[in-house]
Amino acid sequence: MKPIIRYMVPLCALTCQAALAQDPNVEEIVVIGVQDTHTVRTDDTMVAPADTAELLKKMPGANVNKNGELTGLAQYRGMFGDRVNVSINGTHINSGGPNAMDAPLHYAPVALIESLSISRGIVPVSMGQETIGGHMEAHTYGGEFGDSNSFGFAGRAYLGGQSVNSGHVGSALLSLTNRHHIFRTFLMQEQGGDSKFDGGKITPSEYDRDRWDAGYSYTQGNHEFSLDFARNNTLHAGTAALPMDIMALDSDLWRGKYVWDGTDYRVTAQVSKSSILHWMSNNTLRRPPLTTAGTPDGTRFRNARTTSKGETFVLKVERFVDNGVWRAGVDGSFDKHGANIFNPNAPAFFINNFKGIERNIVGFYLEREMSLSDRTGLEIGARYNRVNTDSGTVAANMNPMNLPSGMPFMMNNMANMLAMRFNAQDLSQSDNDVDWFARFSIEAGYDTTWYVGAARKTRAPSYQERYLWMPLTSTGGLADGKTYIGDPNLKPEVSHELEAGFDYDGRDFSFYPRAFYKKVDDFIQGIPSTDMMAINFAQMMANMGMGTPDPLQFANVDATYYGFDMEAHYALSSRLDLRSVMSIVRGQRDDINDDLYRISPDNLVLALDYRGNGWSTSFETVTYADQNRVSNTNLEAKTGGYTVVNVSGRWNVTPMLEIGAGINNLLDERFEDHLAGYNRAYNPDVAMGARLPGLGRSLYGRMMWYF
Ligand SMILES: [Cu+2]
Repeated sequence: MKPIIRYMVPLCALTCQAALAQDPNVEEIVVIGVQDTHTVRTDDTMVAPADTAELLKKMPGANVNKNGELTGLAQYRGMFGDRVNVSINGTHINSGGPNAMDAPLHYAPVALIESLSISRGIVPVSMGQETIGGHMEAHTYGGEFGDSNSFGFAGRAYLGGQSVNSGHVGSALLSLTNRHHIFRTFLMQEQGGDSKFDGGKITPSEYDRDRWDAGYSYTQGNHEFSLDFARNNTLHAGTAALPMDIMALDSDLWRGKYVWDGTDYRVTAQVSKSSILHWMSNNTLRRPPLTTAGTPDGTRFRNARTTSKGETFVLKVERFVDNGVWRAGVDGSFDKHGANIFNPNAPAFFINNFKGIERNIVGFYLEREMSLSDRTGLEIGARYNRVNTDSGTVAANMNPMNLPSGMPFMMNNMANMLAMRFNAQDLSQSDNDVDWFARFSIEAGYDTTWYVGAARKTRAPSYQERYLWMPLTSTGGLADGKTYIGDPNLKPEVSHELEAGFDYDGRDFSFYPRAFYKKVDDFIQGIPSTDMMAINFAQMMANMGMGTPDPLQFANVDATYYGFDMEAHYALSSRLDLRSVMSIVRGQRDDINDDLYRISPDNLVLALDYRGNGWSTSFETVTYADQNRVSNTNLEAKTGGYTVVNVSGRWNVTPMLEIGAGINNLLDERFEDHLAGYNRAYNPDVAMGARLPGLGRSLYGRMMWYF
């Protein structure tokens, strides 16, 4: 028998071994199973871009829908945005922008994270509340307890830079620790100019971000307690795929955690609180709207101020028994949102984009992980979530000059009619959602473990899908250029999924393939609106050069996803490894003949890694296929395939100092990134509405100094 510890992944073999050795429960959690996570550690992987979401491109089944250099929406097996549960140190982040300009990974900068992990395939119900599209977890550095009573000083300085946008990052993590205490702080500043590609620049794609963290941990006996604060201030960042750019994201994030780690029990309690203030604008980083005479058209200037507040709690009890673990928990997340659109040139103008929004979830679950025999393992669990959403009453004034007739007068009348109709509806909604999952593994021989899993997962509608009352593009980052209108009566999505695969761990060769099939009832998708009020309003806006006609209406339809992904490693010699990750996914509507929008093209990463003494080097090709399966409903454009070559090397100058350098897109290939959206900002190098290009050649370097 060869038990596989499911928390272990090859990329962190050494550190994980150390972590396991300290864990008193380690013997009791050895249940037969397959590798169900894929982890990238920033210590082991050269990362050039500022956005942690870019790391997903190298993970099986994962990718990123990129709306800006600091705006990466996680995609997993074709699902993205709110469908993918992204957690940072075990807490859910409530994005401040209604277009997810600050998608959750915005709050886990590359320079701060220790690792990013994705759950492969079916996610246990204990991992999060709504995991219909998967789960990923970013871990930030927290420092380590010392082994004596005297205090020691430790830390890491991280400096990085890249040529593609003349960007640089500087950060320092400092900790003062002993056997019982960790005091830690983290400081970071990063900025970049507009990103280049063969043929020009993406404007605007510049960014500037400050970050400051402080935290404390205490341990005594079986108890461990920690309290952390983070202030993430994004000063500005271009999002050319969206109608406005980030002018500010001021966020305060609080997190407290207590763990009691006994012999038979572990209790984890966690609370968090976030407060985000966000400003955006269509007239600051990008060229403002122009009149036909070519001068700035002040009537079409739009800014927005949005706020969000989030509170979460998690209480989890694990009981370790002879043949596995019981897990039970209760969790909650309580989110509030507001967003107001205004015109800096006309103070009376306003649109309550979202007002008094609440989205609250309380859930509980029971889960069991167990050995059925020496060769078989089973995990099963069920969860219930109660989701309540609500909106306040909305209003707008689109006739700031109080004109008695004409376009602003008519638009304002229609906006008021839309608002009155919305306000008259029953906006408060409750959903009762039940999830379950089961995963079964069987060891077929010394090298191979077979696996099959099934799950039902749910997702209640997002606040945008329910409460977007006027045809606008505030869609959680869909960035298809369409305007949308919500429906308070939307039902939750319900998916049923099957997954199968195996782990092969041979002497020189390992191979982890998975195939999946997911049927989603009541899938929420924009369909052509038949609502004359919304259609007329969108048409008038389009006539004024704002937005597009023919709005879409969020509706419950049916959809299916299926595909295959794998990772493989082959040791060619003791120093040379061949590494491969492949992802294939299809997403289709079942009610009509159409493909789903913004799904990753088939892709393959092939890499050769060479380990020298104190240095290593990597040669990598990343190949994307054509994407011809596009959504007609979302007017999605096809893209061609391409291959990009990346090289990198790292050198341990001393055990405490590492220098790395690399070139991404070595051949300066020009390509269209299918997941990068369409250009919405004036740019002499990229036409309005054209697919945004992938980044050009970038020479980058980083230095990490541990002390
Ligand atoms: Cu925004």
